[in-house]
Amino acid sequence: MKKPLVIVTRKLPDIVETRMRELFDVRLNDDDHAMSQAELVEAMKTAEVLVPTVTDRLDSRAIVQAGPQLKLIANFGAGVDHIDVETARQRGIAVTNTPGVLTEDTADMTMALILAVPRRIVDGAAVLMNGEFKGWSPTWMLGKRIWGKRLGIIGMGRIGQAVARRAKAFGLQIHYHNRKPVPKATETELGATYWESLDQMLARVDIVSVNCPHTPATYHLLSARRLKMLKPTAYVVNTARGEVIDENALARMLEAGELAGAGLDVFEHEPAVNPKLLKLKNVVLLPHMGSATLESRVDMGEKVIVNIKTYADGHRPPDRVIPAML
Ligand code: 8YV
Repeated sequence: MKKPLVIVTRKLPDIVETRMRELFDVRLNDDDHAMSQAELVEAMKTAEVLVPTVTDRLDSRAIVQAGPQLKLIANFGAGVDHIDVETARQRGIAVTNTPGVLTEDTADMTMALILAVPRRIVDGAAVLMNGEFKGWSPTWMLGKRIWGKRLGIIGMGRIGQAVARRAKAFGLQIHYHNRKPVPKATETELGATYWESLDQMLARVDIVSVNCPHTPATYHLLSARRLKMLKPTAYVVNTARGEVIDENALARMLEAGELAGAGLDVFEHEPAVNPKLLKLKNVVLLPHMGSATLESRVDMGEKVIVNIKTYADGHRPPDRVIPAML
């Protein structure tokens, strides 16, 4: 059987690339440069399977230029907001993603930010590294207690639930907003309270964690109007997608002291970060590291391989994304 021509847009872990070489006719990106739109279009005119990442913008303008040989976009990553899945569907191109395998690592990073901002972990580390530690004092470097506070999770899918499980162990009370409530047994296990109204939940929580995908329905879900509903003592954490929050409004409110702080792993215009955020003291900012463990990235690669192999064998790939799901 002829091996499919697979073009991978970024460097993947060695073990994943080795396996891909064995199974497919694969073109890898050895220098790991982010591909230009022209390079992406060229790849879509050549490959039978394209393996993109979050750094590739596969909008309708790009996808309509794909050649008829392109049959599968096997995304390396769970989020597919950088791919116009509907245009792909119209052109008979299947899209798959890699759900599940990065859940725990992303939830760990979320929990790390939930702790880091109120407890001033990065602030404190910087004092030490800058040689500014002059000795302990009872009123110095005070942060805010986590235990007993209310956490509001937006998006109670796999990652949201994994965050809730961790947060519960830290003594946080779990509140959540989701399109639908999770099953009763899950609510009971997590001691979680469902809020159909996001507005009502926001007014009552101390920390908000964004864990929903970015879709047309969630773009700027935390708008300026909604951010104003939060208490001025509240913290905002986002490990999902920057676009879910109006980043300008958030930066303005943090600067004005209308919110206590933010822990952000994702940004609206990555890799650009709002310069206002970079000047703030009450933020911890990370460069999209939620799933950045070797284990996650290898497992993501394996999922990509299974999706391609299943397609190549003439079956329906397991992680097919259909526009109705978004
Ligand atoms: C990945 C992510 O780093 O899977 C996702 O949706 O945001 C990250 O975990 C990235 O998407 C890889 O393409």
